[in-house]
Amino acid sequence: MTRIIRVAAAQMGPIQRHHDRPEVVERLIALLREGHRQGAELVVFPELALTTFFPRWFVDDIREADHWYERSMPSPVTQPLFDTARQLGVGFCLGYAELTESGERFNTQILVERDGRVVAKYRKVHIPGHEHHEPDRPFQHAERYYFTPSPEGFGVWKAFGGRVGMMICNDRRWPESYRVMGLQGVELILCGYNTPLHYAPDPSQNPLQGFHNSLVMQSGAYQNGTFVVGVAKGGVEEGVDSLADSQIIAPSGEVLAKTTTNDDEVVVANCDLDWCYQYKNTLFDFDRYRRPEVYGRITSQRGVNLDD
Ligand code: CDT
Repeated sequence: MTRIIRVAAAQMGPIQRHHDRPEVVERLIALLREGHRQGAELVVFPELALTTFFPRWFVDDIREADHWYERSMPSPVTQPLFDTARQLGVGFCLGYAELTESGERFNTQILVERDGRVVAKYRKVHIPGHEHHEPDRPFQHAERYYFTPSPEGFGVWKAFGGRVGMMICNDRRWPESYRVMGLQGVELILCGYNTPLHYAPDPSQNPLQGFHNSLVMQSGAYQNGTFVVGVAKGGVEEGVDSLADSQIIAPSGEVLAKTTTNDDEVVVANCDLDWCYQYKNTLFDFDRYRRPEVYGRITSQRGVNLDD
C-alpha cells in the first residue's frame, strides 16, 4: 500500500488592511478549489492567513488590536471555508491570530482533516521581532508585543495517513523545531510564513532572504527525513515587500514544487511518505547514530556560555 498524499502549497499575495475577513475567506476558498482541481488532498495556507500582518504596527492599548484575532475556529465568517473543504473532501492547514477565553494571544495554525475535523492546533514557539516601538525602523515587527510564545512545543499528529507536524515562520530557522518533531517520527511538516524582505537589524541579509528560506527548510527536511511544506504570504502588503518562494521539499532535501509569483498561487506535489524511510532508516537512523548524552546543552542552556 502506498502512502502518497498530494499536497498543495496555497501561497497568498498581500492582504491589505482594508480587506475584510469575508473577502479573504473567498480568496482562501478559491485557492482551496484550485488545489482540489489540481488533485490535492491537503491544502496549506500561510501564517496569519486571515488578516494583514498587523504586527507591523503598534497600538497603545493591545485591546485595540482585538479585531485582528479569532476567538473561535471555525467562526461564522470562516465556516464557509470549512464547509467547502468538507464538501470537496480536502483537508487544510490555516494560520491565524488566536485570542483565548482567558485573554492569551497566540500565533496559531490548525490542521483540518478531509472530513472537516480539526485534528490539531499548533501555537508558534519562536516569536521573533521586538516588544517595544522602535521608531528608527521603516516598519515594526512587533510579534513579541502581540503574541505569547507557546509553552506546548512541537507535536506530531496521525493524520492524512502519516505523521504530520506544524511550525510557523520563524520556527523554520531553528533546527530544534524540526528535530523535536523528527524524534516523534514526523513525515510531513507544514509551515506558513510572512517574511519581510527588509531585515532592519542587519540589512546585509536582505538579498539573502530567499536563500536562507530554502536553506533552512531543505536542511530541516533532509536531516530529519521528512517532507516540509513552506507557504508564504508574499508581495507588497501595506508598503512592506515580503518573500514568496513557497515550496514543497522532499526528505532528500530536493525542492519538488515552488511558486513563481508573489501573488495567490497554488503549486502541488505528490508526497510519498514512505520516501522518508530512505533517510530515517539509513544516514539519519536516530536510534543508531544520535548521541543525546553529549547534547545536554541544547536543553539546559539558552544563550551562548563563554565562561566554560
Ligand atoms: N513571521 C515571522 O516569523 N517572520 C520572521 C521575520 C524575521 S524576524 C523580524 C521570519 O523569521 O521570517
